[in-house]
Amino acid sequence: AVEPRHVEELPLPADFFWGTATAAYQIEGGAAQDGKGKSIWDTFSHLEPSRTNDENGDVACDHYTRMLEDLDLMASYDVDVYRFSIAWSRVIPLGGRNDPINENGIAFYGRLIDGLLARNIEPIVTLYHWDVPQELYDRYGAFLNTAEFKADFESFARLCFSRFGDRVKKWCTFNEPYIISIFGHHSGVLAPGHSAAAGHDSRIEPWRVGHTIILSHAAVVDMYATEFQPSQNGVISIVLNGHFYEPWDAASEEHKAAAQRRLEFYIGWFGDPIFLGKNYPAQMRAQMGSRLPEFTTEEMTLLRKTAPSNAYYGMNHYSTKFARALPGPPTEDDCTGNVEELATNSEGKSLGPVSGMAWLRVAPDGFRKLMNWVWDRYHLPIIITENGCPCPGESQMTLNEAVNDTFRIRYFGLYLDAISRAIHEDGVVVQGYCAWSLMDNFEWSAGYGPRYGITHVNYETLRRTPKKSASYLEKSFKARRRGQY
Ligand code: GBH
Repeated sequence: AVEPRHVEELPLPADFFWGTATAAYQIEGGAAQDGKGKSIWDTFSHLEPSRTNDENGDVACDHYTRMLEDLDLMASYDVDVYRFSIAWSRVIPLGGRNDPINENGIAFYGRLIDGLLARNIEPIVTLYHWDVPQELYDRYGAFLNTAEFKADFESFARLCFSRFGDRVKKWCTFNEPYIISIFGHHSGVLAPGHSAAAGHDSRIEPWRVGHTIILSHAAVVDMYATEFQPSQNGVISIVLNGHFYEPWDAASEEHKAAAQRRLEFYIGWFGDPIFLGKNYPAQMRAQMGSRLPEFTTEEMTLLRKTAPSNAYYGMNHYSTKFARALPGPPTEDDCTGNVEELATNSEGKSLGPVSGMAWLRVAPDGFRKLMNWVWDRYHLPIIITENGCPCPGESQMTLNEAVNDTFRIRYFGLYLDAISRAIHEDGVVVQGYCAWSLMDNFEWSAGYGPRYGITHVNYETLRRTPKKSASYLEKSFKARRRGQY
């Protein structure tokens, strides 16, 4: 493997903010506490436990009862922001617009927000991080029914804005629509586990789900901009994830086009309608034909109207891959743009050292290129809403080994250098950074195996122990923000 290059500790702007990110189902536990309803992740992990490494989020990090301790932990890292998500089924257990509100759930998030503000930490709140109330799938197929879902999501969002919007000034509607659509409704490795093998129509479902997310997002942005923003003065947008793609053969026009097409199928799918108020990318429409839903005239009007109200681009980014054009026509349920993704190029060269996850390699140049790609296409200030990695072999380590996380420190260092270069050499606007994650947690289909935290969690005692990367980030941000470029 290639050794990561030397970390240069390049400067960042004095007002650049940093913090950590989490998601409700991954840390909270308290699965049935104080009136919480079931989400699709409760169902997914319990119905067929092998899909989540025979583990589930019933207890997770028990953040639901240890929230105060976690607030103090964050304060000890001197973070500026904390990105977390609200479990929809904790505040509206059945999820629907006519269903009862659970005041216990509202109170929990109220205490969390107050606790953050008391410690001078700004909340960044995600409304939806993959945990739709199970009831909404049972009633009408959730994301598969655009009109019903949109109406229920709007009422959930309105509840959150009216109860928390006096104190929350940064909102994200959905976390990673690509993952919800493709991993939830095509490969089925994430909840609700829909795939062709499980009897679902994976030619159609992911694109319907994506369509629903785009329109529900736009409706909620419109609501926030008209009903809440004037008095609450916050900002709202969405979080999109995506690898960067390098051509498998850099000398070939065909593979260069494949890398670009892969980015459009991953990011342009959501970014073009949401941030530009445009139809889906032309290459997508050409390849997908009638598999791709169409926006009505009113829907296009809504997208054009709300596009400028998205105040930032929320970027979750971890790694880069090679893209290789597939010979022959796309399969009838292709979702890649007819592209194969590889970890090595035509010369057998890898993108960088592999982390504790096979798909996640240290590739900071790809990160810099992705920030440039997004900036050139959407011209929005970027907030890095997630970035991080598990160390190689970390799942097998003792506590003493795990807290000495030099691999992660190097990864963070190189990725922060990439942000610095994107800002100072390329002119990209990047405003802040959230490390994934505050602490080790439930990594979805991989269960408690992979550890992404800057804090170690002992899943038997639930004891939290800071890793060296936590103090690295604290010191590094302080130094970088003092620096001259
Ligand atoms: C984020 O998703 C999530 O928001 C967060 O909840 C999660 O814990 C974190 O990342 C770490 O995984 O592309 O086929 O090689 C990232 C979603 C998961 C998408 C891994 C890509 C790799 C499989 N990514 N997946 S593949």
